[in-house]
Amino acid sequence: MLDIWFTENHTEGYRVSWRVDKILYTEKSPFQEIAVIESPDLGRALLLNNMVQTTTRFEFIYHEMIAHVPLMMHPRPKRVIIIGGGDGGTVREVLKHPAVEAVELVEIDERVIEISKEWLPEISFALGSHKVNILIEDGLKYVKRYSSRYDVIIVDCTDPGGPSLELFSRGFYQDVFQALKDDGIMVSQTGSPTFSPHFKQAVENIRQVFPHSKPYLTSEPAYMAGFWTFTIGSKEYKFDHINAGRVLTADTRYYTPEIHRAAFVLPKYIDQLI
Ligand code: AG3
Repeated sequence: MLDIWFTENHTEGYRVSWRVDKILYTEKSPFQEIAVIESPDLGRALLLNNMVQTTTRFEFIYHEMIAHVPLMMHPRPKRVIIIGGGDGGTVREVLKHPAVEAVELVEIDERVIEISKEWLPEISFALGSHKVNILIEDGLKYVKRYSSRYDVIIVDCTDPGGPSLELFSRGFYQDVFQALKDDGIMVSQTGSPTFSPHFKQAVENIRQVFPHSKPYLTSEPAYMAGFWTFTIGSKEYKFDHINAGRVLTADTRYYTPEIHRAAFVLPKYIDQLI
């Protein structure tokens, strides 16, 4: 049996590895190195610059948690924008809410979309919906153009280091704040509370801009053992408040209203970090 392993370095001293059955596709786009590999334990995986973005086995956890938490906080999420998320998993979850009328997906790297369409159809199929408008653009510049336009903004980006660096800055969150309506909500993936060097600063930057903000937790086996975080920035609604009148009609495998509330309960050592 071939003994090929994929390894992601989370820090200088912490790596996570899994066996690879097949390397299905690799390409160097103008923005990053893209690969699709097959693993016996995680299924098909999309890698960007050697960092795992999504796997067919565990993607539901991340995509349900990044989408349903902000959408269930909002009474009428009609207009949603996703920054990044070219694999389409977040779009698929957002469209499970019948209230959503229009989704704009702003992805800087067109190749991520095309490769996901070809190799990860079970994740990317919703990109073809008539409610979705795909824009190949830098999300950083895109949000600057609008004011009071969106109900929910979802930042489904890679970790800072590649093209995403500025998507964790205070200036960007200020532009997101502007682009949201008066009761708008944003969420961003903010990494591992213990191993991602940007976690603390990202949470702090969001807190400086939004009246209500808080990280929430999930556990995503594909990224690493332990917690992964998302952070909410909200203009009006409280983070753990599931809006009265909202009933989840979406078919989910991870998200429930109980999980929603529980995800905001932080272990003491994480609470003390922020
Ligand atoms: N978005 C990025 C998740 C961060 C992964 N980080 C890592 N492996 N170090 C995932 C895109 C899914 N739509």
